[in-house]
Amino acid sequence: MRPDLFVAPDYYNLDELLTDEHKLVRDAARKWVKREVSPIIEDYAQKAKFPEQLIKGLSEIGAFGPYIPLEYGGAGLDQISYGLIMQEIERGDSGIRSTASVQSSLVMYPIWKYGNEAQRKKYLPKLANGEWMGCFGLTEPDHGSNPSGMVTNFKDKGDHYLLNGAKMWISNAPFAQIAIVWAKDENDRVHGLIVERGMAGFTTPETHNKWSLRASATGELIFDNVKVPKENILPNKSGLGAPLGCLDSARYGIAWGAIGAAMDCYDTALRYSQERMQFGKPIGQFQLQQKKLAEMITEITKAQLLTWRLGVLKNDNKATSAQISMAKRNNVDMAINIAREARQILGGMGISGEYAIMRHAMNLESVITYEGTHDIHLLITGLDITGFNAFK
Ligand code: TGC
Ligand code: FAD
Repeated sequence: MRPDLFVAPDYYNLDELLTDEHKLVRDAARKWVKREVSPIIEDYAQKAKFPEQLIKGLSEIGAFGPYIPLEYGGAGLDQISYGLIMQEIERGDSGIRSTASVQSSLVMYPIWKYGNEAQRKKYLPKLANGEWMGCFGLTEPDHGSNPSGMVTNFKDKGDHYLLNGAKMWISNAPFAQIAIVWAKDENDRVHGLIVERGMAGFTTPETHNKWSLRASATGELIFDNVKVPKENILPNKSGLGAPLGCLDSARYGIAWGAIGAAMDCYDTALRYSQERMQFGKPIGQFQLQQKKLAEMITEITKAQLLTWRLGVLKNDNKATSAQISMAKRNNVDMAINIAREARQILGGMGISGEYAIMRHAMNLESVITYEGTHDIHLLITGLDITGFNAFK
């Protein structure tokens, strides 16, 4: 892959809305991505391998639990800093951002919010420093958009729970030390269980042949009569709202992350259009290419404003789930469209691993599906504005 020459677009001077701390955190993540991610990521994506050596650096830039309090090993930052970290990581690769999203919002968040003090103290510091990695099991082979139909279940056996079932499409599963597993009790109530690698009957086969998120490890979680100690249940929230509450936090991070992927594609295409000569002119002089670039920067700027405002609402605990859905849906769609247009500006070079664009485009095909598909988020907005539920 070519040297990373990224210059972040900021057409509406949005830096003026950020605090010094936001900029410090963002710039540290940006430098780290340039130094550690860009030089190696294409190779790992081509090999379909997760670069485990990045775990330590991710922890050092605060990507594991950015908003988790310092006393539990988190970075103690606000929601805008969290978003900016996700933006910078996804500027490098959506798969690496996935690893960080899962660790922070789908593993640390439920332990912090729904766990007891003993669980927080046992798990959070090790997850924050990357000593332990986690994964989040909600999706099942027959229940993706509709997690309420899940069949994974556990029975109370007196001194332990007995867990059976299977989850699929689980990010980080092949190497995670712990899994936050959503399963139904004997009354059909959903609970979160902390399942640890090494528990008898628990396996995590890797999912191969992905054309998307190739630098992120994905797998299944299989539970065959797994004895889970009773102290491993998350005691402070049950029902489907518990996993969906974690998704709110992860979807918020993805809304920021998608901007990063879009900025990288735009920046690459802009530079290419100024350098690539055809018919004796830089292709950026042709109106058709300018239309693409002008529309890209317009969409990126709109997404930046939407997301910054969402961050302000989230800092005040006022962001609704439906507002988060709108931002996730809009920004991922924006990014995937920009990736496709940017690829065209590069002509044949657009499909080459010399540039990041095709990798971003392929990654975003997962991002538009996971954490609630493009359709599901539209239906969430539809329900919110009309009051009519069109899911069922
Ligand atoms: P519904 O009846 O609407 O709700 C059940 C309960 O949940 C509450 N709730 C929420 N709570 C917090 N945040 C949200 N976003 C919430 N949405 C709903 C709701 O108030 C209710 O609470 P209560 O107390 O009344 O019981 O549930 P439903 O079965 O009708 O489903 C609604 C629907 C379709 C929107 C929901 O199931 C959904 O979002 N489906 C999409 C599934 C999804 O996003 N899966 C993601 C799996 S994890 C993943 O993809 C990780 S990828 C990570 C990476 O690599 O980065
Ligand atoms: P389905 O739910 O079968 O949907 C198929 C199609 O039907 C979609 O277009 C959908 O929009 C549409 N559809 C479904 N219901 C409706 C409806 N009511 N109205 C209109 N259209 C509808 N899950 C986890 O739990 N943890 C993870 O870490 C995780 N990581 C992932 C990583 C990757 C790379 C991928 C690809 C997925 C991951 N997922 C994870 C799973 C992801 O959340 C699901 O793929 C997603 O929620 C969609 O579920 P599904 O694939 O079963 O599609």
